[in-house]
Amino acid sequence: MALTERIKGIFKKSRNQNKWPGLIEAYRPWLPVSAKTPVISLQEGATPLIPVDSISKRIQKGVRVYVKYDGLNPTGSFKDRGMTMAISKAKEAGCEAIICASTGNTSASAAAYAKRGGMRAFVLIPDGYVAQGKLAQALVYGAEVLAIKGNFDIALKIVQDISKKYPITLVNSVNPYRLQGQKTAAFEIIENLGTAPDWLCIPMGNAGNISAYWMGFKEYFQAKKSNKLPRMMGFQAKGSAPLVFDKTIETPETIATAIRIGNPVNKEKAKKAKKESQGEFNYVTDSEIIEAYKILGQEEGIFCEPASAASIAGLLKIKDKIPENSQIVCVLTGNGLKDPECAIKNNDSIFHQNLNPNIDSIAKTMGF
Ligand code: AN7
Repeated sequence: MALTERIKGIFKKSRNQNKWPGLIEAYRPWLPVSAKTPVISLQEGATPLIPVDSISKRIQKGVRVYVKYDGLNPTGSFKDRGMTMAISKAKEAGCEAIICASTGNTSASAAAYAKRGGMRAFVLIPDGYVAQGKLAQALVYGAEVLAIKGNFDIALKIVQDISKKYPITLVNSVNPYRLQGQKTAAFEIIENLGTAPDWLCIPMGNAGNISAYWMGFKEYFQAKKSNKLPRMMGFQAKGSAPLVFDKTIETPETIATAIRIGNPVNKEKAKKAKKESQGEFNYVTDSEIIEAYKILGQEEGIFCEPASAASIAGLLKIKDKIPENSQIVCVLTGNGLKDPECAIKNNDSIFHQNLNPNIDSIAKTMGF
């Protein structure tokens, strides 16, 4: 069924006409929910798939590149897809509090959905390494924020141990409902393109999202909603590339703090996705990430966070390997507004300051 037809159907079913009902309602038959599951939703999902000609032009060969702009989800990242599922299932199980470790986006999303579901939200973050926007969100949503003197990998170990010992639900991507929700992004891409892309380029941190996408692509392929499967192309920042180098990185470093992760908990799943899809893992440097981040901003009007730009940076890095006439989707996992500090430090704009507030001075500065 064409996307428009299907969405019209969903709109009709939705109580509120003309409103996307959120991904649990939209994809109910594909998700482990029942009539008893209380759906905690902020109408996440249905994010746009946008052609990015400035990237296609840099590749040529008839290649068409799109971005899946998942930074347009309710809390500004793809995490909302997983969190609507994880929090709804936690609520169904009678849980009253949730916990996660986070480089930022998970904490923002977990806090929003937990609060909407009437639960307490505890979030462990690496002190000083969470972008301002994400921290602001967790605080405004009323999370109980625990900043540790240690990195994400250490925080994750702690929350895993705590959730085993105490009555609190872990909502990191080891929670299987997270990946179930996140797989719906692959469904949306197939509905948009009419089939799967040839390549899916995606940043990897804890490697949950690449695993979720692969699950989604396989499910729609098996249901004959797509006539092909994409190659899964995963990218990491050079200083935080445990999957590329196939070893744990004790002190991961990168400007893309979202993916500053040295020991991905979903590494086996991600390796399987790579193998089954004949995909590849590659690294990109921080300067390549910033270059891609600026191209998207300046030439496309698309503002993503640095971790997300890794998918574009990676694609450009391996452009010689792209077969002619391919369709490629790069996942933009998070919104640029999440990390204003990075934006202010890394742009090519002309920013005149301290100007005298009169026409002559402004016009002169403008070059008239
Ligand atoms: C923008 O928020 O791990 O490979 O704690 O925020 O599924 O981990 C974030 C990860 C990519 C990597 N892009 O996804 C967290 C966290 C953005 C992200 C990733 C993250 P995974």
